[in-house]
Amino acid sequence: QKRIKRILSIQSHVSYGYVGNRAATFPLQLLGWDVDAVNTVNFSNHAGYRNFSGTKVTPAELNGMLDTMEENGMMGQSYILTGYIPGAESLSIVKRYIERIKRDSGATYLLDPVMGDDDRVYVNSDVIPVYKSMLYLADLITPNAFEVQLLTDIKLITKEDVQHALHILHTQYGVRNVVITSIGFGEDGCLSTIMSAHEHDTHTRQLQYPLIEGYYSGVGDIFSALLVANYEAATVDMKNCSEIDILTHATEKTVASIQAVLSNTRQYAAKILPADIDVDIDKDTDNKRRIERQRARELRLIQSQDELKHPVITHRATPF
Ligand code: PXL
Repeated sequence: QKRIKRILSIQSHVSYGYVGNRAATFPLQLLGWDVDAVNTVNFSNHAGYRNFSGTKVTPAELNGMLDTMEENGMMGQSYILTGYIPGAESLSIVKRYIERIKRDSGATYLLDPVMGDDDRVYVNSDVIPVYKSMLYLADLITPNAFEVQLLTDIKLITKEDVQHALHILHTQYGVRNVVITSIGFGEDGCLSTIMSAHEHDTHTRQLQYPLIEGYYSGVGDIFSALLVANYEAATVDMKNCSEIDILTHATEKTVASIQAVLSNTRQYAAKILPADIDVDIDKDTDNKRRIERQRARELRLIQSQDELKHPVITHRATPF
């Protein structure tokens, strides 16, 4: 089996900092991937700063770029990754191309339904039904707990709620693999990632790890990028294993890298703004200081290359 590590990544671009394609491209390239990056927006910085400039790519421009790539034979990627696509019309265009690419080349598609976090939606809410309508195309999805709620209309309070939501995603929407990237389950001071694979039955596991305090933008975007790379490697290295074992191993490596990037970022932020490390940025009223804090919390991706390439797994998954 020949490995083709080439991915079409449809996400945002920012000039300063690391979210969207700016968070996904570097880790993937570092792991040996060709990344064909289609940008959905062209902004100065991420929206968490509150003030940002630039433009969204219009649906017509997006359609034009994808159309030309198709015409030029540039759609032969083995994997597709989609993230921040803030409008329904653009998302519908992306959906149409992914339907065609999957039909023509059988690419594996990781859909990250980037819609919001912590009970706040940061895209136009008209994308929600479009995401629901394209879940059937996805081989793997990486929602956070809030995004699971937006997709299934189930609030995730108990373990049974999570099982119910996973059941809907697997059976009603036909998604084979689901990774809930972060949910406040487990012991005090811990977060969990939930992996769930549906073949004949559903197999679900939980990976628990200590919470690193503070809000950092772009974490979900490196998560989905690393998960693609680790998942592809695991499908090659673990040929005789079950899907849940493959997904679990890929997720354990991904979480290990993310924990290291966050730890490096937090240490850096603590060094340059020592008094501010545990301040809730959203409650900050002084705009200049707020922006300083946001800058200090940009992910230390370039400084974390070893941890991206060679994650040391310290937390193992258990049955859910
Ligand atoms: O990480 C999600 C994301 C992606 N792209 C842009 C964003 C955000 C979150 O704030 O602003 C432009």
